[in-house]
Amino acid sequence: MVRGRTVKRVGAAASAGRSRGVAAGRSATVARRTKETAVELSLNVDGSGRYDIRSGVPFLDHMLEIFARHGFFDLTLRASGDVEVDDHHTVEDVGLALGQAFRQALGAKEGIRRFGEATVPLDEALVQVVVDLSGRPFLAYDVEIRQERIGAFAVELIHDFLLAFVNENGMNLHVRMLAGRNPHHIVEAVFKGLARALDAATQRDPRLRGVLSTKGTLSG
Ligand SMILES: [Mn+2]
Repeated sequence: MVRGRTVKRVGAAASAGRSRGVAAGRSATVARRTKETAVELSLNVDGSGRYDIRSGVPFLDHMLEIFARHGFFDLTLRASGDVEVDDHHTVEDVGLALGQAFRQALGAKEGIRRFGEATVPLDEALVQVVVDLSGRPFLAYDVEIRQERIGAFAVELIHDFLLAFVNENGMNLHVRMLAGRNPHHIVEAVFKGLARALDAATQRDPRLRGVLSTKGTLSG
C-alpha cells in the first residue's frame, strides 16, 4: 500500500499530440491517494459536457457539474475524504487532481490558443475570468464575498480550490468579480467563467505550428 502524497498516472496523454485515454480526444485519468483523501478523476478536454461527479462535498459537485457542462469537458470524479474533519482536504485535493488532469491531457500544448477569457453574469453577479496556459502558475483572485458559508460550504475553499488547480495545471488565472451580492450566484459565475475561458484557451488554432510562444515552450 502506498502511503503519503503519491500520484498514480493512468492512460494519460503524457506527450504532445498523443491521446491514449479511453475516450477519443485529449484525455487523462488521475488517481491521488493520501491519508486524508482518495480522488479518482477522468477528464476529456474534447468532450461534450457529460459528467458524473461525487466528491462527498455537494456544493463542490454542483460547481464541477457547471464547469463540465459549460466547458464541454467530460468529467468523471469520485472522491472520499475526511469531510468529518473539514471539507478542506477534499476540496484542495480535487483541485490538484483536476489541474493535473488538464496538464496531462494537454501535454506540450502544441497548436492550442493558450489564452481565453470570459465574462459571465448570473442575475446581479458578474465575474470576469482570464486564463493563460503559460506553464507559469499564478492566481489573482479578486472576489469579495461577505458571507462565510453557502449552506454548509465554507466560501473560502473556492480560493483554495483554484490555487490547487492553478499550481498543478501550471496556468495563469485571473478571477475578478465585477458585481455581485448573492454568494451562490457569484461562485457559480466564477465556475462558468472558468469553464468558458478554459474551453477557449484549449481550442486548437489551425494556423499554429508548435506552441504559441516565442520562447518555444509552454511548460513553465
Ligand atoms: Mn446553482
